[in-house]
Order: sequence, then structure tokens, then C-alpha cells
Amino acid sequence: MTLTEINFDGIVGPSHNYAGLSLGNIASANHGGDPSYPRAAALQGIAKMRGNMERGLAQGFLLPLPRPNFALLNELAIDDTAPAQLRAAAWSASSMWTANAATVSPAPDTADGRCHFTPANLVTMVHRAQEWRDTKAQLAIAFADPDHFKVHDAVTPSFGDEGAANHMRLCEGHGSAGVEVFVYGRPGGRFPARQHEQASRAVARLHRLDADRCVFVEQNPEAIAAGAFHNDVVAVANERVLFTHARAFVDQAGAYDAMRRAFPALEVVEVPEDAISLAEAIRSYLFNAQLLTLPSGEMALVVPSECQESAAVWNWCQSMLASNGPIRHVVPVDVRQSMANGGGPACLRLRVVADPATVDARFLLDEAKADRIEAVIGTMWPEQIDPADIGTDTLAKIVIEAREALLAVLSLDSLA
Ligand code: SUG
Repeated sequence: MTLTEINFDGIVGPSHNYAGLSLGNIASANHGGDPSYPRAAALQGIAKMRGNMERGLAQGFLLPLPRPNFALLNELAIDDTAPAQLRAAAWSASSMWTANAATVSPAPDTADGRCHFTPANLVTMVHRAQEWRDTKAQLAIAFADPDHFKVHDAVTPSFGDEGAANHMRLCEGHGSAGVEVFVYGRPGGRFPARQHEQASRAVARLHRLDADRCVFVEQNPEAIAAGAFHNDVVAVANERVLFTHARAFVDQAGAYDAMRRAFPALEVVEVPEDAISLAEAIRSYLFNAQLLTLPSGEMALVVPSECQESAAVWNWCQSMLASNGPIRHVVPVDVRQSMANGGGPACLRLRVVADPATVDARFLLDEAKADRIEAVIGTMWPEQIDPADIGTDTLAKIVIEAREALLAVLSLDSLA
């Protein structure tokens, strides 16, 4: 039994578009109404996955959800008189951001020794709230083995839950017992606080975590107001390391103390405001990075290529590499199509710790399968979607056929 971290990236769906749906997500607001390029977006995602496989890391994927979502269109009686944003909600490809698919507690952390998943209810935004049942259906196939996995329903919808985007795990190694850090926001600020404390606490109980190995910390309301709509826009953890902006939490020192009490080996890599402002951190998405342990044991930070375009951010990365810190590599990747909707490298993946042999192999990636997926994307995914295409029968047909072709190639037709 070899417990390994497997990153499950969302394959960008054929309806990927910019509808400006996420209040508090600055990139989404800035790009609402722009044309989108679903084919390029999906290929950028595959290239990121290939990069991580080349680094020797295990890679899985989750599939686009069915769009347009006719169930949502019917339930809300969405017709031509409905607001444009509501019509667009049923077409959103937002399930590509699989950091929001679920909260995952690996087997070493749970009382029953199984890896637990709770799909995120995502109730704050209608275009995301429609995701969880279809997400759960995929998780139930991918992690079907009841000896190793438990897939729950989403938590009571009245408490907003955004999944792994507001959850971090500290551990000596991925396969050893971890301390799980739940980060929530308090409502009442300029933008919605999407993660409710009681949702986090419910997930910790559902996953049967040891209370002494759970830490609950509050997001800095100033960070949410500046556009950090999820904690993973300003902080990321891997094994002993917490990489964070100095203004991520409402009580920064108190947050470190609480984490250290539960996990004394904690190493904090903190970026001060005078090196990189909160605004610049959010613009560049430096912290929405994949912090990965390479087979050599060294850590690499996979960052969006936008980080190279910010002198402050790139200079800081170079000085970090020159110092003797725990992060030894910084790897820029081009995920610009996703970034324009507020999704960086970290948003695009769900981290699972499991023995790959216990996971349904249809959800695991290798080079040959990546070739097959790329071939479907290259022929079936629309090259461009303009806002006026959303809602048309022509686009609906293309999007449905594209997804079905992908499911067929992966022998996952049961999800059709
Ligand atoms: O929920 N964007 C997503 C981005 C999610 C990023 N995920 C993490 N930080 N883990 C969101 O705000 C934009 C859709 C639009 O505007 O068309 C959107 O849903």
C-alpha cells in the first residue's frame, strides 16, 4: 500500500466562457463578456498535467460536467426573459476548478482509515451550486472502493462550502498523519465570504478527524475585499511548509501559533506586504500555485506565467530561490484562459492521497491517454465562444457532442 499524492486536474469543458458570474473574483469581473477559447484553454490544462507527469508525479483528472445544464434551466424556468447571467450559469464550465470539487481527508487522518471526500456545495454562486451532484457522481466512480474511500453528500446547503480551496494539510510526508487546516470567512464585507465556519466544522466531523489535529482559522476580511475569494488565492501548504502572504489571515500570528500547536514542525514561508502587496499577489496569483514534493524530495512551486510579468513577484521568487528555503524550484505554466476567470494552477487541481492501485484507472492519466484526450479536444472543442453564442442550439449541440466524444474515448459513457 503506497500512499501517494495524486493531483486530479479538471479538464476544461467545451463551454468554457467568460460571463462575469463571480462577484468578488476580480478576473471574472474584468473578463466578463470577452470571447473565450475553449480549445486553447483545455490544451493549456493538458500541458500543465503533462509537465507534472514529466516531473515524475502521479496525475489524474476529472471530467467536464454536462452543459448546458437542462435541469437548472427547467428548475428556474430560465427563458429569454431571464437575466443574461442566469442564462449563462447553466453553461458555465466552472467545474474545471477542481480545488472546489470537494474537501479531501486522506486515510491517515481519519478514524476509520479511509480517505473521505465531501463535495463542496458551492451555494454562494448559482453557477457553481449546480455542480456538486454531478461531481459526486464522478467521485463515486473514481473512488468506488469502500475499503479505501468514503464519498459523502455535500454539507447542509445553508452553510457555504468551497471545498479544498479553503483547506490545507500539514504533514511530515503525504502518507503520514496530517493536521488539517480549515480556513473560513465571516460575512458582512464588501464581497461574499464563501466558506462558512460551520461548513468547515461539519466536514471535519463527517471525515471523523481527530479534533486535536484540526485547526480553524479565519481569512483576513481585507484579503477577501481585495479579491481573495478563496484562501488558496493567498496561501498554499505542502507537507511541513506553509507558503502564505502576510495578510492572508485575520490574526496572522495567532494562525501560525494554532498551526504550530497542532503541528510543531511547521515551516512558514511568508511574503511580506512591502515585498509583494496583497493587490499584486492577487493580480499575479503567486499563491494559487501547486506546491509539490518532487521525487527527489525537493519542493517545486508551479506558478502562473503571469508571475514572470510582475517585477515585484519575479524578483521575490528569485531571492527566495537564492536563499536556503524549502522551496527549491519555481516553474511558470501558461493557464491564461483559466486565469482570466480567476483560476490558477492550484484551482485546477484536487489533491488526493491514495494508493493509485485503489483508484479507478479510467481517471488516471498517462502520456498515451493524454494524446487521446488532446485529439478529442483538438477536433471537437470549439475554438472560440462569443457571448452571443451562449444559449444557442448550435453551440449546445457542439458542446454536448464534444463531451460525449471525450467520455467515449475514456470508456466513461455512463456519465453521459
Ligand atoms: O468560483 N470562477 C471561479 C474560479 C474558481 C477558482 N478556484 C479556486 N480559487 N480554488 C469562481 O469564482 C468565473 C465564471 C465566469 O465568470 O464565467 C468563475 O466561476
